[in-house]
Amino acid sequence: MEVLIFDVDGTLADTERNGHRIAFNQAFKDANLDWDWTPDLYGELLKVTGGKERIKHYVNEFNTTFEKPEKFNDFVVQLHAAKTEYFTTMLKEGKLPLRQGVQRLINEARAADMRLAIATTTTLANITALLEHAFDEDAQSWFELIAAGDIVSAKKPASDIYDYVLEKMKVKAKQCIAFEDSYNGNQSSVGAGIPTVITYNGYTHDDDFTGAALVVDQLGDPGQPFTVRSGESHGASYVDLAMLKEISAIA
Ligand code: XBP
Ligand code: MG
Repeated sequence: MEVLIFDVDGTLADTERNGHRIAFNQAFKDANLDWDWTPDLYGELLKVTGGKERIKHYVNEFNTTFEKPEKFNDFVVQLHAAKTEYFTTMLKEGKLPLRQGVQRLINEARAADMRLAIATTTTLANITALLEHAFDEDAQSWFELIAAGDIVSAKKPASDIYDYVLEKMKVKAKQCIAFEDSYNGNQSSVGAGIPTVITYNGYTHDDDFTGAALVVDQLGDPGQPFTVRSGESHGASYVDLAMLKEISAIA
């Protein structure tokens, strides 16, 4: 086991319901659109990854009477840029904390000289803001590679973003562990052949995680044990390097 690869949204922080969703709605309001992405509707829209792709999906499938402007793609890009401003501001204001156990596991991995990477669908500016404000000013330098957003043409559930990380870091899938939270993320990392640990959340607890090595509700911490949904936890009560090595050994 050489590399730990982290998804961002839903995995490092619970960003969707009270983060991205709110930022989308603020951007819609600014653009004088009467669109309201409720928590339930947003759960449906999450089936499509990528903010720009999600807006288009909404218009095409859920708001079919909306008259698209002539340059619809430019319109979506602008709307999404405004959304990114709102989202990064929320991060700067400390409104989206890291999930349980994330800081501890990353500290442990850094102390053990593990290689770290990020593989995500989200926009690079969002990750930069999350790392700086939820982790540490220097946190970007902890990650050897940050693979994000439009860097690959096919977003998750396609395996492209993980294939890209493997190629750039010159590692084999089985030398890595991926951390994901959703069906689309699991499809992507498992599709690339990477042993995957799922920490599900409010939107994803009923997702299909076929192929994942371990499915838990959180990474957990000492005194704050995880709940196992499926997979082998090797006698551990929270995810640490010793346990990940056991997972890696049988992958
Ligand atoms: C995350 C996404 C992203 C975020 C919004 O999926 O699909 O689109 O929801 O961020 P994953 P952007 O966690 O599987 O990578 O608006 O920047 O796309
Ligand atoms: Mg995710």
